[in-house]
Amino acid sequence: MRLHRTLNQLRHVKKINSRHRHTLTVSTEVSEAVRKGRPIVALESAVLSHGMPPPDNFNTAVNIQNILTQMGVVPAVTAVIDGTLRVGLAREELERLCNGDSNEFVKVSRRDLAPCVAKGLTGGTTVSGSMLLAHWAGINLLVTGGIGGVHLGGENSMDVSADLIELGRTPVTVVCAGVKSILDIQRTLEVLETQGVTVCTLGEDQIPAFYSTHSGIKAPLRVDSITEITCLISANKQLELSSGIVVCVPLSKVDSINKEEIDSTLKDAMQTANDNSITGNKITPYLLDYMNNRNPRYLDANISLLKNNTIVGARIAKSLSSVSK
Ligand code: PSU
Ligand code: MN
Repeated sequence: MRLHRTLNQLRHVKKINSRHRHTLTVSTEVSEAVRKGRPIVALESAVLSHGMPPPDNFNTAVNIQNILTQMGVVPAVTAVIDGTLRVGLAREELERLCNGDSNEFVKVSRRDLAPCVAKGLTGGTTVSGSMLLAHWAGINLLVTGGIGGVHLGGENSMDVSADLIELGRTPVTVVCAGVKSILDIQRTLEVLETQGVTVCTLGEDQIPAFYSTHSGIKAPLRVDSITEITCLISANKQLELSSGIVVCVPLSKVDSINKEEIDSTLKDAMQTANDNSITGNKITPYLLDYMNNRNPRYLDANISLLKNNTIVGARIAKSLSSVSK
C-alpha cells in the first residue's frame, strides 16, 4: 500500500500553497482528513529525535498516536525526511527518527527548513518548524510537551526560541504544559505578548512550568472548558490575526516535581553546559538529557504531560471539527 502521495496529487486540499507542493508530502490518511474536515492533531518530532531517549521516545510516540486514534482523531507527525517536508509518518520513519543518533539528525526550526530541503537532510521538527508544516498542510492544531522560550540570561545571550516568533506569525494553536523552568518564564510571556500571541491556561490561574503544575506566575488568560478554547480559536480565525494561540495544560499534581528539586538539578545542569561550551539549539536537548539522567521522575513527568496534552488536543480537535461542519 502506498502510504504517501505528493501534494501535486492533492489539488483538492485548497489551503496548501502551491509554492510548497514539490517539497511537502502529506500522508493519504492526513490529507483525506483535512479534505473532509475530520479532527486532526499535528505532533512535533524534535521531542522524539532530540528531547527524549530511546526507547521511551518511540513508545511514547506510538502511545500518543493510539490515544488520538482511539478518540477518533487523526495523528499527523511532522518531520523532514531525506529533504522532504512531511506531515504523517510511516512507522518505520518514526522508528528511524527515534532510534538514530541525534547528532545525525537536524533539530529543524524555521531557519533549518531550506538547508534540509537543499541538502536532503533528515530531522525532527521543533514547534516552529512543525507549526509551518502543519499550517501548509491545512492543520491548525499542534500538540507538544513544552514550547521553547527565552533562556535564562536571554536578555544578554539573545537566546530566544524561534517558537515564540513563529507563534506570532503562523495561525496554529499549540497545546503544551507551559514553559520549562530551564527558561525565563516571565520574559517568555513578555515576548509572546510582543508577538501578539494569546496565551491561556486550562483550569488554573497560573502558567504551568512543564515539570511543575504551578510556576507562581499568573497566566494572561484562564479558560475552563474545551468550548471556551474552541471559541478562542474560532475568533482568532475570524479576525484573521494570522498569529497562533498557546493553550497551557498543567501537568497532573501526582507527577509534579517541586521547585527546589528542579532548581538544584538545573543549577548543576547549567554549570556543566557552560563548562562544556554548549550553546544555541543544543542547550535545550543538553539540559533535558542531564535532568533525565539525574532523576527518572523528569522523564516520567515528560511522558505523562505529553499524554495529557494529547488528550486535551484531541478534545479541542473534535470540538473544532464539529463547529466547522
Ligand atoms: N521542550 C521539551 N522537549 C523538547 C523541546 C522543548 O521539553 O524536545 C523542543 C521542542 O521541539 C521545542 C524546541 O520546539 O525544543 C525548542 O528549542 P530551542 O529552545 O532551541 O528553540
Ligand atoms: Mn535557542
